[in-house]
Amino acid sequence: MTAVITVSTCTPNLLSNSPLQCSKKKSKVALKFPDKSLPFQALVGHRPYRFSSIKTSAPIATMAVKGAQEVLPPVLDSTSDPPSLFDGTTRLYTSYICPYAQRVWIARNYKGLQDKIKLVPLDLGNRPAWYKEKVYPENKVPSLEHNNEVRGESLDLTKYIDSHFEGPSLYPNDPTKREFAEELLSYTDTFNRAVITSLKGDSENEISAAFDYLETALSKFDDGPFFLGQFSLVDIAYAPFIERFHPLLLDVKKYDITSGRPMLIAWIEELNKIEAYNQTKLDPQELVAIMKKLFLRN
Ligand SMILES: N[C@@H](CCC(=O)N[C@@H](CS)C(=O)NCC(=O)O)C(=O)O
Repeated sequence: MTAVITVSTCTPNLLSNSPLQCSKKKSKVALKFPDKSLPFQALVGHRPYRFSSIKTSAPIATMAVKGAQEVLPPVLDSTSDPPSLFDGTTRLYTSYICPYAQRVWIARNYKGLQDKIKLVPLDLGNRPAWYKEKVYPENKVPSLEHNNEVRGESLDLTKYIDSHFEGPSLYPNDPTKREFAEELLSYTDTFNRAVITSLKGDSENEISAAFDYLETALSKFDDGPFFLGQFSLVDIAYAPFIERFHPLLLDVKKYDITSGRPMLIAWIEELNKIEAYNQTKLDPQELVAIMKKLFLRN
Protein backbone atom coordinates (compact mmCIF):
# COMPACT_ATOMS: atom_id res chain seq x y z
CA MET A 1 0.00 0.00 0.00
CA THR A 2 1.39 3.42 -0.83
CA ALA A 3 0.44 6.96 0.09
CA VAL A 4 1.64 10.11 -1.57
CA ILE A 5 2.74 12.88 0.72
CA THR A 6 4.01 16.33 -0.03
CA VAL A 7 7.27 17.59 1.40
CA SER A 8 7.77 21.33 1.52
CA THR A 9 11.19 22.21 0.23
CA CYS A 10 12.43 25.69 1.00
CA THR A 11 15.50 27.46 -0.22
CA PRO A 12 16.76 30.83 0.94
CA ASN A 13 16.24 33.52 -1.64
CA LEU A 14 19.68 35.04 -1.77
CA LEU A 15 18.66 37.77 -4.20
CA SER A 16 15.98 39.34 -2.10
CA ASN A 17 15.08 39.94 1.49
CA SER A 18 12.15 37.56 1.40
CA PRO A 19 12.89 34.76 3.85
CA LEU A 20 12.46 31.53 1.94
CA GLN A 21 11.13 30.22 -1.33
CA CYS A 22 9.24 27.01 -0.90
CA SER A 23 8.06 24.38 -3.31
CA LYS A 24 6.01 21.30 -2.63
CA LYS A 25 7.21 17.94 -3.77
CA LYS A 26 5.14 14.75 -3.87
CA SER A 27 6.77 11.67 -2.38
CA LYS A 28 5.47 8.12 -2.29
CA VAL A 29 5.24 6.51 1.11
CA ALA A 30 4.96 2.74 1.34
CA LEU A 31 2.81 1.40 4.17
CA LYS A 32 3.33 -2.14 5.44
CA PHE A 33 1.39 -3.94 8.14
CA PRO A 34 2.44 -7.06 10.01
CA ASP A 35 -1.01 -8.02 11.25
CA LYS A 36 -4.13 -7.06 9.36
CA SER A 37 -6.41 -7.40 12.35
CA LEU A 38 -4.60 -4.99 14.61
CA PRO A 39 -3.67 -1.83 12.77
CA PHE A 40 -3.66 0.19 15.98
CA GLN A 41 -0.64 -1.77 17.17
CA ALA A 42 1.29 0.36 14.81
CA LEU A 43 1.25 3.26 17.23
CA VAL A 44 0.85 1.62 20.59
CA GLY A 45 3.56 0.86 23.08
CA HIS A 46 6.34 -1.26 21.80
CA ARG A 47 4.38 -2.63 18.88
CA PRO A 48 5.66 -1.99 15.40
CA TYR A 49 4.65 1.00 13.39
CA ARG A 50 5.47 -0.25 9.94
CA PHE A 51 5.86 2.07 7.03
CA SER A 52 8.67 3.49 5.05
CA SER A 53 9.76 7.02 5.39
CA ILE A 54 9.69 9.74 2.80
CA LYS A 55 11.60 8.38 -0.15
CA THR A 56 13.60 10.88 -2.06
CA SER A 57 16.97 10.85 -3.69
CA ALA A 58 17.59 14.56 -3.26
CA PRO A 59 18.17 16.39 0.00
CA ILE A 60 14.98 17.93 1.29
CA ALA A 61 14.32 20.74 3.67
CA THR A 62 11.48 21.45 6.04
CA MET A 63 9.45 24.62 6.00
CA ALA A 64 11.02 27.19 8.26
CA VAL A 65 8.59 29.64 9.77
CA LYS A 66 11.28 31.63 11.50
CA GLY A 67 14.99 31.16 11.94
CA ALA A 68 17.36 29.04 9.93
CA GLN A 69 16.09 26.09 8.02
CA GLU A 70 17.87 22.79 8.02
CA VAL A 71 18.47 20.93 4.81
CA LEU A 72 17.45 17.37 5.55
CA PRO A 73 19.46 14.40 4.31
CA PRO A 74 17.95 11.89 1.87
CA VAL A 75 16.32 8.71 3.09
CA LEU A 76 18.46 5.55 3.05
CA ASP A 77 17.00 2.28 1.85
CA SER A 78 18.16 -1.29 1.27
CA THR A 79 20.37 -0.17 -1.59
CA SER A 80 22.17 2.49 0.48
CA ASP A 81 25.59 2.04 2.02
CA PRO A 82 25.86 2.47 5.78
CA PRO A 83 27.46 5.58 7.19
CA SER A 84 30.95 5.03 8.61
CA LEU A 85 29.61 3.57 11.84
CA PHE A 86 31.25 4.19 15.20
CA ASP A 87 33.60 6.82 13.83
CA GLY A 88 32.78 9.24 16.63
CA THR A 89 29.85 10.89 14.83
CA THR A 90 26.64 11.11 16.83
CA ARG A 91 23.75 9.91 14.68
CA LEU A 92 20.00 9.88 15.13
CA TYR A 93 18.53 7.06 13.03
CA THR A 94 15.04 8.21 12.23
CA SER A 95 12.10 8.23 9.86
CA TYR A 96 10.61 11.55 8.83
CA ILE A 97 7.06 10.34 9.40
CA CYS A 98 7.49 8.32 12.60
CA PRO A 99 5.96 10.09 15.64
CA TYR A 100 8.34 8.35 18.05
CA ALA A 101 11.37 9.43 16.08
CA GLN A 102 9.87 12.90 15.79
CA ARG A 103 10.06 13.24 19.58
CA VAL A 104 13.83 12.85 19.56
CA TRP A 105 14.19 15.03 16.50
CA ILE A 106 12.33 17.87 18.27
CA ALA A 107 14.54 17.49 21.37
CA ARG A 108 17.68 17.62 19.23
CA ASN A 109 16.44 20.73 17.41
CA TYR A 110 15.30 22.47 20.58
CA LYS A 111 18.69 22.06 22.18
CA GLY A 112 20.34 23.43 19.04
CA LEU A 113 22.22 20.20 18.29
CA GLN A 114 21.75 20.20 14.52
CA ASP A 115 25.53 20.19 14.00
CA LYS A 116 26.24 17.71 16.80
CA ILE A 117 23.62 15.05 16.07
CA LYS A 118 23.41 13.99 12.46
CA LEU A 119 20.06 12.74 11.14
CA VAL A 120 20.12 9.40 9.35
CA PRO A 121 16.61 8.88 7.94
CA LEU A 122 15.66 5.33 6.95
CA ASP A 123 13.04 3.91 4.64
CA LEU A 124 11.28 1.56 7.06
CA GLY A 125 9.44 -0.23 4.28
CA ASN A 126 12.71 -1.09 2.58
CA ARG A 127 15.16 -0.95 5.47
CA PRO A 128 18.87 -1.37 4.90
CA ALA A 129 19.95 -4.75 6.28
CA TRP A 130 22.98 -3.14 7.93
CA TYR A 131 20.69 -1.21 10.29
CA LYS A 132 19.55 -4.35 12.11
CA GLU A 133 22.83 -6.20 11.67
CA LYS A 134 25.27 -3.48 12.65
CA VAL A 135 23.41 -0.62 14.32
CA TYR A 136 20.26 -1.51 16.21
CA PRO A 137 19.13 -5.15 16.46
CA GLU A 138 15.63 -3.99 17.49
CA ASN A 139 15.44 -2.67 13.93
CA LYS A 140 13.21 0.25 14.92
CA VAL A 141 13.58 3.98 14.86
CA PRO A 142 14.51 6.10 16.63
CA SER A 143 17.94 5.05 17.79
CA LEU A 144 20.93 7.14 18.74
CA GLU A 145 24.57 6.32 18.05
CA HIS A 146 26.67 8.16 20.61
CA ASN A 147 30.03 7.40 22.20
CA ASN A 148 30.25 4.07 20.34
CA GLU A 149 26.95 2.85 21.72
CA VAL A 150 23.48 2.66 20.26
CA ARG A 151 20.38 3.30 22.34
CA GLY A 152 16.70 3.28 21.53
CA GLU A 153 13.24 4.17 22.89
CA SER A 154 12.07 7.67 22.15
CA LEU A 155 11.26 8.78 25.69
CA ASP A 156 14.58 7.47 27.01
CA LEU A 157 16.38 9.16 24.16
CA THR A 158 14.83 12.58 24.78
CA LYS A 159 16.01 12.32 28.39
CA TYR A 160 19.42 11.07 27.29
CA ILE A 161 19.89 13.93 24.86
CA ASP A 162 18.74 16.39 27.48
CA SER A 163 21.23 15.19 30.07
CA HIS A 164 24.23 14.43 27.82
CA PHE A 165 24.27 17.48 25.55
CA GLU A 166 24.32 21.22 25.95
CA GLY A 167 21.36 23.48 25.22
CA PRO A 168 18.23 24.56 27.07
CA SER A 169 17.05 22.07 29.65
CA LEU A 170 13.97 20.01 28.83
CA TYR A 171 13.46 18.64 32.32
CA PRO A 172 12.93 21.03 35.25
CA ASN A 173 14.71 20.43 38.55
CA ASP A 174 11.64 21.10 40.66
CA PRO A 175 10.73 17.72 42.24
CA THR A 176 6.97 18.38 41.99
CA LYS A 177 7.31 19.05 38.29
CA ARG A 178 9.49 15.99 37.81
CA GLU A 179 6.98 13.78 39.55
CA PHE A 180 4.20 15.13 37.37
CA ALA A 181 6.41 14.73 34.28
CA GLU A 182 6.84 11.03 35.02
CA GLU A 183 3.09 10.60 35.47
CA LEU A 184 2.40 12.27 32.13
CA LEU A 185 5.15 10.36 30.35
CA SER A 186 3.81 7.07 31.58
CA TYR A 187 0.34 8.05 30.34
CA THR A 188 1.43 8.56 26.71
CA ASP A 189 0.93 4.94 25.60
CA THR A 190 -2.45 4.75 27.36
CA PHE A 191 -3.45 8.00 25.69
CA ASN A 192 -2.44 6.80 22.23
CA ARG A 193 -4.15 3.46 22.71
CA ALA A 194 -7.39 5.11 23.86
CA VAL A 195 -7.56 7.31 20.79
CA ILE A 196 -6.60 4.64 18.30
CA THR A 197 -8.92 1.94 19.63
CA SER A 198 -11.81 4.43 19.67
CA LEU A 199 -11.32 5.44 16.07
CA LYS A 200 -13.41 2.60 14.69
CA GLY A 201 -15.99 2.53 17.47
CA ASP A 202 -19.19 4.56 17.86
CA SER A 203 -18.48 5.91 21.33
CA GLU A 204 -16.42 9.00 21.87
CA ASN A 205 -16.19 8.49 25.63
CA GLU A 206 -12.68 7.13 25.62
CA ILE A 207 -11.42 9.87 23.33
CA SER A 208 -13.06 12.54 25.49
CA ALA A 209 -11.62 11.05 28.67
CA ALA A 210 -8.13 10.96 27.16
CA PHE A 211 -8.23 14.60 26.07
CA ASP A 212 -9.93 15.69 29.30
CA TYR A 213 -6.97 14.16 31.14
CA LEU A 214 -4.63 16.37 29.13
CA GLU A 215 -6.83 19.44 29.63
CA THR A 216 -6.74 18.93 33.40
CA ALA A 217 -3.01 18.27 33.33
CA LEU A 218 -2.45 21.54 31.49
CA SER A 219 -4.01 23.49 34.37
CA LYS A 220 -1.62 22.09 36.97
CA PHE A 221 1.11 24.74 36.63
CA ASP A 222 0.35 28.36 35.84
CA ASP A 223 3.84 29.59 34.97
CA GLY A 224 3.37 28.88 31.27
CA PRO A 225 1.09 27.23 28.71
CA PHE A 226 2.91 23.89 28.66
CA PHE A 227 2.42 20.75 30.74
CA LEU A 228 5.10 21.70 33.25
CA GLY A 229 4.60 25.43 32.72
CA GLN A 230 7.63 25.88 30.48
CA PHE A 231 8.30 23.77 27.38
CA SER A 232 9.68 20.36 28.36
CA LEU A 233 10.09 16.77 27.28
CA VAL A 234 6.47 16.13 28.25
CA ASP A 235 5.29 18.46 25.49
CA ILE A 236 7.68 16.72 23.14
CA ALA A 237 6.23 13.33 24.08
CA TYR A 238 2.68 14.37 23.15
CA ALA A 239 3.27 16.80 20.28
CA PRO A 240 3.70 14.31 17.39
CA PHE A 241 0.60 12.39 18.44
CA ILE A 242 -1.64 15.45 18.94
CA GLU A 243 -0.38 16.68 15.58
CA ARG A 244 -1.81 13.50 14.04
CA PHE A 245 -4.91 12.97 16.17
CA HIS A 246 -6.23 16.53 15.86
CA PRO A 247 -6.86 16.46 12.10
CA LEU A 248 -7.58 12.72 12.07
CA LEU A 249 -10.40 12.89 14.63
CA LEU A 250 -11.88 15.93 12.91
CA ASP A 251 -11.86 14.11 9.62
CA VAL A 252 -13.00 10.66 10.74
CA LYS A 253 -15.28 11.37 13.69
CA LYS A 254 -16.02 15.07 13.28
CA TYR A 255 -14.61 15.31 16.78
CA ASP A 256 -12.81 18.55 17.58
CA ILE A 257 -10.31 17.91 20.36
CA THR A 258 -10.10 21.65 21.08
CA SER A 259 -13.82 22.17 21.62
CA GLY A 260 -14.41 23.14 25.27
CA ARG A 261 -10.69 22.75 26.01
CA PRO A 262 -9.14 26.22 26.27
CA MET A 263 -5.93 24.93 27.82
CA LEU A 264 -5.36 22.58 24.92
CA ILE A 265 -6.06 25.38 22.43
CA ALA A 266 -3.42 27.54 24.14
CA TRP A 267 -0.98 24.60 24.25
CA ILE A 268 -1.34 23.93 20.51
CA GLU A 269 -0.96 27.63 19.71
CA GLU A 270 2.21 27.95 21.78
CA LEU A 271 3.62 24.67 20.49
CA ASN A 272 3.21 25.91 16.94
CA LYS A 273 5.45 28.86 17.78
CA ILE A 274 8.33 26.54 18.62
CA GLU A 275 10.63 26.38 15.63
CA ALA A 276 12.29 23.15 16.78
CA TYR A 277 8.89 21.49 16.42
CA ASN A 278 7.82 23.31 13.26
CA GLN A 279 10.87 21.96 11.49
CA THR A 280 9.59 18.41 12.03
CA LYS A 281 5.95 18.82 11.03
CA LEU A 282 4.26 17.32 8.01
CA ASP A 283 1.18 18.54 6.16
CA PRO A 284 -1.91 17.67 8.30
CA GLN A 285 -3.95 16.39 5.37
CA GLU A 286 -1.17 14.09 4.36
CA LEU A 287 -0.83 12.84 7.91
CA VAL A 288 -4.58 12.14 7.89
CA ALA A 289 -4.26 10.14 4.68
CA ILE A 290 -1.43 8.08 6.15
CA MET A 291 -3.22 7.50 9.45
CA LYS A 292 -6.48 6.52 7.75
CA LYS A 293 -4.63 3.93 5.73
CA LEU A 294 -2.93 2.65 8.86
CA PHE A 295 -5.90 2.52 11.17
CA LEU A 296 -9.10 2.49 9.15
CA ARG A 297 -8.46 0.10 6.33
CA ASN A 298 -11.06 -2.65 6.00
N1 LIG B 1 8.57 2.33 21.79
C1 LIG B 1 9.35 2.76 20.66
C2 LIG B 1 8.50 2.65 19.40
C3 LIG B 1 9.33 2.88 18.15
C4 LIG B 1 8.61 2.37 16.91
O1 LIG B 1 7.66 1.54 16.99
N2 LIG B 1 9.05 2.84 15.76
C5 LIG B 1 8.50 2.37 14.52
C6 LIG B 1 8.39 3.49 13.50
S1 LIG B 1 7.25 4.75 14.00
C7 LIG B 1 9.41 1.34 13.90
O2 LIG B 1 10.60 1.52 13.86
N3 LIG B 1 8.83 0.28 13.37
C8 LIG B 1 9.56 -0.69 12.65
C9 LIG B 1 9.29 -2.09 13.10
O3 LIG B 1 8.72 -2.25 14.18
O4 LIG B 1 9.63 -2.99 12.37
C10 LIG B 1 9.84 4.19 20.88
O5 LIG B 1 9.19 4.92 21.65
O6 LIG B 1 10.90 4.55 20.38
